[in-house]
Amino acid sequence: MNIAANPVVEADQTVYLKDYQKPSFVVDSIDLDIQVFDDHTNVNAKLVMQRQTAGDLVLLGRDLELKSIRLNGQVLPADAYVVDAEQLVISNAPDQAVIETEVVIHPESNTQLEGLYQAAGDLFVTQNEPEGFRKITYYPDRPDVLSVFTTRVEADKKFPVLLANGNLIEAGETGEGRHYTVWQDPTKKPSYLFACVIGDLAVLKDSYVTSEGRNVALEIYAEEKDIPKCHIAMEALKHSMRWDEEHYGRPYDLDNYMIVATSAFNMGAMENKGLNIFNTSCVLADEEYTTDAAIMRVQSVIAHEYFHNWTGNRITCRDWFQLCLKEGLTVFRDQSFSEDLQSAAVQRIDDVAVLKAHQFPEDSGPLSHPPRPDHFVEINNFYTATVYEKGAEINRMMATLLGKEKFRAGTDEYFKRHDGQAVTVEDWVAALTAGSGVDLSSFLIWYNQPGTPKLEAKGEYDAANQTYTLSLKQSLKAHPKYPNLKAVPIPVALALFDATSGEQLVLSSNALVENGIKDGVYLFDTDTATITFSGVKTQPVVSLLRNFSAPVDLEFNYSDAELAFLMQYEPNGFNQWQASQTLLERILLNGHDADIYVQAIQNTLPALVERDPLLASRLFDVPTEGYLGSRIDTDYSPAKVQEQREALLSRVARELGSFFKETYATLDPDAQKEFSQAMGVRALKNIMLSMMARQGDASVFELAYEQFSSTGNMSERLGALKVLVWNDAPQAQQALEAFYTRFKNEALSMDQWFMLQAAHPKATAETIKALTTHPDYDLKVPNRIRAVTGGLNSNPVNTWSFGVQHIVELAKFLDEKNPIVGSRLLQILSRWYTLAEPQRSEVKAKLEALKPVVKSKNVSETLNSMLSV
Ligand code: B3K
Ligand code: ZN
Repeated sequence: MNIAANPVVEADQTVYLKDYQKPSFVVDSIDLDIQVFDDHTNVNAKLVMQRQTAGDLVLLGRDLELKSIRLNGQVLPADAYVVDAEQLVISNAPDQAVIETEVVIHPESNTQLEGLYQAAGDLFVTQNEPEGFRKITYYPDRPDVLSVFTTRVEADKKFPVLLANGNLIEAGETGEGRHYTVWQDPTKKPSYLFACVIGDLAVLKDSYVTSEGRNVALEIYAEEKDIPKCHIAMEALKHSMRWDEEHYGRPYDLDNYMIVATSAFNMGAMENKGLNIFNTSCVLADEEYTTDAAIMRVQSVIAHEYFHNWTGNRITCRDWFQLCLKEGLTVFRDQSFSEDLQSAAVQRIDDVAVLKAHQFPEDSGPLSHPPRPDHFVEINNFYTATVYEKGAEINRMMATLLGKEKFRAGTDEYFKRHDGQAVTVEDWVAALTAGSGVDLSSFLIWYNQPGTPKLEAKGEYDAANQTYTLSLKQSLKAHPKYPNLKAVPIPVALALFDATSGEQLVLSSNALVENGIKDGVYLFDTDTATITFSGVKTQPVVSLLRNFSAPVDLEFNYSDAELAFLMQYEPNGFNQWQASQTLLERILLNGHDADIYVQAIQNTLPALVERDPLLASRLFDVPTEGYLGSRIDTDYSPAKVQEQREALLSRVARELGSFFKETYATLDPDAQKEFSQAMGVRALKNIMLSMMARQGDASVFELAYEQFSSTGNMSERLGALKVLVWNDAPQAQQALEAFYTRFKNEALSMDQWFMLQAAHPKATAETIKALTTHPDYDLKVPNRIRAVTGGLNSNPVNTWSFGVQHIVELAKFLDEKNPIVGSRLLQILSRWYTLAEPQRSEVKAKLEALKPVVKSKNVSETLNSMLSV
């Protein structure tokens, strides 16, 4: 692959990490006054600034109508400053400068959902990370400028709720049917954490007493009808608050914590200080309206945003190159929280599945970048799987290596050193090192390099000498923008098993010490290494990279029989799943025989279904067509992959046919005590229903229709609807209509209805057209757009044929209206160059044709990178 210089995005638009400079002025305090009217909003700001280094006074601002500007009380003459589309610069400013500005903005016509925008008729919200605040007022809008915010919000009384960060210090009326509130946030914060909300919302209230005895008022704001769907989020919030005290010693620091739900939001949620704003999809949870997966996601996103209060807000990023400092650490924390909430093994399965399905392909294609990139054009393009998920894996590797106590000593040191500061990845690793007493500096290499390291391993047993030798080799694909790639430290968790009994072999401490293995983990940090175990009496089976101890692509010379062995005998569910996925990849991509797999499934699953339904539901996972496609670098034929996968599924359906049929009838989610196990039973029911449908037994449609209509649970209802619709069952249309009638006023349920139809295996361009011209399709609501593209994208055969046109048209439309979402959607096509001809050239031509048309930095940067292969 040749990633050439970028021809369209001009060099001067690229920002480099090496050019970082401290801001010349800091802001001690800001007083903001935001007055919302139907057709405009006035924003008045008073900034008390102080010089800290030589240089101009720079205020960033975009799409602002400047009405007046004063410096230290005097109107600033026009020749005393220079203003353009991005900034306002005052040269020769005095060391103490009080700047007062008046600007007009238009949230009512802001379709980009960044800055202050009207999210619905009766709701205005903000989204300021990373660079939205400059669309509200002139300000040094960068994360290393921390200030005390006092905010006055004024609007018509038809908006009874007026919120901003911090404590409410005043409220009153201004006449003419208008009212106001004043909020003061005692903690210094960067502007990207500023938020305000103006709307007509109902509220769910609760409270929490911290370990320090602080009584915190908890409030979740949503539409009146959705308040009953906020209880799971509220419980998750209290749980997160306790968890952070117990696991990291971090209590909450304000007297209130507010969450506001909106249906118009570009991503999942935002951690604004004390006033989180959430996509409804990440806060509303109710088994009647949302799926089990959505309920789990709500709990993890609530935790994620709450954990940001310490990792992100109290300690923030010096610049946006350091994004993974807060995101990688916070994802690692929310994953650990979710592991405690449900089964640790299943949570790890789900997290690794996401990593491999999204981050691995990203890191092997034209959008590959290090977790901490060293340049970008548009920072919004870097809220990626690499920054978030690979960032989390780096922290997990360090935590694995340190063990619980030392990792905690390291994080304690981090909070002690840097509370109230804007810091870098180096600061984080240095604090962990100092606190734990273990030098972790080599992990910085992980932050600075792109690409998934390949880990090649070979095992050899020498029966005569009773030794087992493991040779390891690591390598990285060259990247033109990041030369000088180095070997990274790879913690390899491993265990040896007796091939006959299935028992784990106990290795003497001598053998462990000689090989540098601690707590079952070997740190491999050179290009190659060999480790030899002695006293191994019989040929062992090795389990490598247990719990996915490092984000690497492992190639090990397992036999298929050894993988089947691990599927059955590994005591850890994650490792069982990992073995089955490796075996399946060989069957589906390399033509290995499926007999061994089918046998292993038959041996393992019936007992597991009884013992641990949730884990059992994951052990039925067969890698998706999308994932399998991402493992193919040239001459990729989506249809061939589909054919292979379908053949395997049909075989499993046939060979386990009677098991599925009998078990389906006995599965009862209501008999489970734990939510997570009930969720497992529901997942199993749906798997079995679709397996039965594969056998062509028409009576299954009656069972499905019965499940569809008799349940009050969305996962069961959707699982059954999917079987009916995807198989074009006689009851399909009736079921779709019944679903629509029942849920038409429930946006999140309707998103599922759109998605399920877009994902129909036999969908056509007409299907997509019918969905996108449906009266309930709405281009202003990213969730609805993503419902259709997400459904489409779950089927690569469709995506790469008629789907390309839909995605390209959307990218073009969103380039102007909502470039953040447009750029993200376009990335669905980033692996176009792997396709077999003629598809490859056809898709390429469509992408090329888009190039002269798009204008936003977001979409252009993505498109240029995509076409640079
Ligand atoms: N920090 C926000 C992401 C903001 C994305 C801006 N395009 C959500 C989160 O990671 O918690
Ligand atoms: Zn985050």
